[in-house]
Amino acid sequence: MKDLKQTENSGRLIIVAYRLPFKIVRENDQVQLFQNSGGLVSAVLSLVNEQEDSMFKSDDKIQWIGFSENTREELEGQSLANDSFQAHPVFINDDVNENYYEGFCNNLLWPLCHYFPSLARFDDAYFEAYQIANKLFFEKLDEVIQPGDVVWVQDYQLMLLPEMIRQKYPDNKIGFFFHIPFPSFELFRMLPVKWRKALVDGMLGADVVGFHTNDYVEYFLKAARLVSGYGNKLHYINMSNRIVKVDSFPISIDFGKFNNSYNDPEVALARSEARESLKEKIIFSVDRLDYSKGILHRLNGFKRFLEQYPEWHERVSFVMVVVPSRDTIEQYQNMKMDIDQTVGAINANFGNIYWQPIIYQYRSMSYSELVGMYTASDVALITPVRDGMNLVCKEYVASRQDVKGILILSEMAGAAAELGEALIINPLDNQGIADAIEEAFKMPEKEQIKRMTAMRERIRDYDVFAWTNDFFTQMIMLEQEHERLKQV
Ligand code: ADQ
Repeated sequence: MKDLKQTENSGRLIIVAYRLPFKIVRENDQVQLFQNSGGLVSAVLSLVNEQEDSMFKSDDKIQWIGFSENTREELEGQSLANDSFQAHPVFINDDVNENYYEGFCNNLLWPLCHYFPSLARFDDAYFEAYQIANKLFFEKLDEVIQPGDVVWVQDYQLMLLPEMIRQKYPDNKIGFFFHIPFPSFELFRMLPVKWRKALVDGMLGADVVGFHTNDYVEYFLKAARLVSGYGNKLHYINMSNRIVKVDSFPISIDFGKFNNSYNDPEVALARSEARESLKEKIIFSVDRLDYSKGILHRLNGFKRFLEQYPEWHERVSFVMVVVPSRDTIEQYQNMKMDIDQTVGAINANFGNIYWQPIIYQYRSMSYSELVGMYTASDVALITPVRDGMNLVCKEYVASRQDVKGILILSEMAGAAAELGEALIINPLDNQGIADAIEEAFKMPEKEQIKRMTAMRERIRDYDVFAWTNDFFTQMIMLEQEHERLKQV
């Protein structure tokens, strides 16, 4: 991979994503901005730094276009910038946003891309709102963009946007990254022809279209061929007047941050408190409330473990944290009730007054609590039935400066393609989960260290900064690389 720093760019970086990079809190007619600590925010910050040869000039703030939860009136006259970002809020009225975000994005694209077609709802009003909302993002970008600016569009909420930008701004560099699984064609073709064509053509407005894994790339290339008639050669699609590169860029995390947190006093305290108050073996899981995360499957696997391996009774604590998400939607409320009931039944049937097998929390965690639990636990149990990547497993591995702990990981997570040293399970196989837990509990320390070392090296080498660098390098070097391949 060529280093991005050898390339030049005179323009600014514009990110377009559904969410802004900070939370806007209004108090007494003033706004306060609380910057998100998520991966994307720190990743893009690494592209703008003090060094002379960095790709974007550090005196230019990163321009960030995203949906505003506040109304236009509430933000009138307020400065929406901090040292790094200048935010440009997009205002979408409630009716449109309901059909766009709740509807097309979360009631259709999300279940379809996560292989839950029976949950997908098809509604013309959804698609209409999706088009309107993408156009609103475009109109905001239209006010902001300048010649030479590089635009990076994020995720399934904005699949139509790259083409809208390309039509008016043929010379700007545009990247698109898709954070969830791109489904196999048999799933994708469930979308009406007009919609699927609009989505594929929309994404192909970009110079580089990125996914987490090679499988998603292959599925997209097939869709591009069957839906819009574009073939490809070595992942390059030749459009009439330009080329598009479709490739995999497995998103990662800030390895250094998690690795270096091991000895933070707050993390160390959280770790020792967990170890003191919990049983001999600790299993940990954390995820947003979502049917794709396989929370009920995980509980069933753990139940099977308790049934089959009674020698571990009173010696294991399973700490399961579920972060509230989309809980205004009925489906999610029902799922929450099922989880509550299943946890209650397992604890009632197997526990006693001295031992509660599952410690279940429905809340968010602070960073030090999270890393405290990552580093206190013997096993991280990660069982999505589908997940674009899954960052929790990478965070777990990066946090283990002590090179111990065992990762049990679903083969349905994008991350499984990179983390082959985990105990890989099928989340639908209760017995497989039960056996993996038993295997983990018995695994000799030497074996744990061997597996953990290999996974840590891989994540250290390809952290979130390498991910960003890789994506932008491919975008900037696109034409040269294409020319070079033609000569080979
Ligand atoms: P998500 O579905 O949100 O992301 P994931 O990749 O696991 O899933 O990221 C979750 C993030 O939230 C992690 O950074 C984790 O630390 C944090 N988190 C989880 N539970 C928390 C809690 N209780 N308190 C605080 N923080 C918590 C989508 C896709 C994924 C893809 C990412 C990035 O669905 O497949 O990996 O985008 O592309």
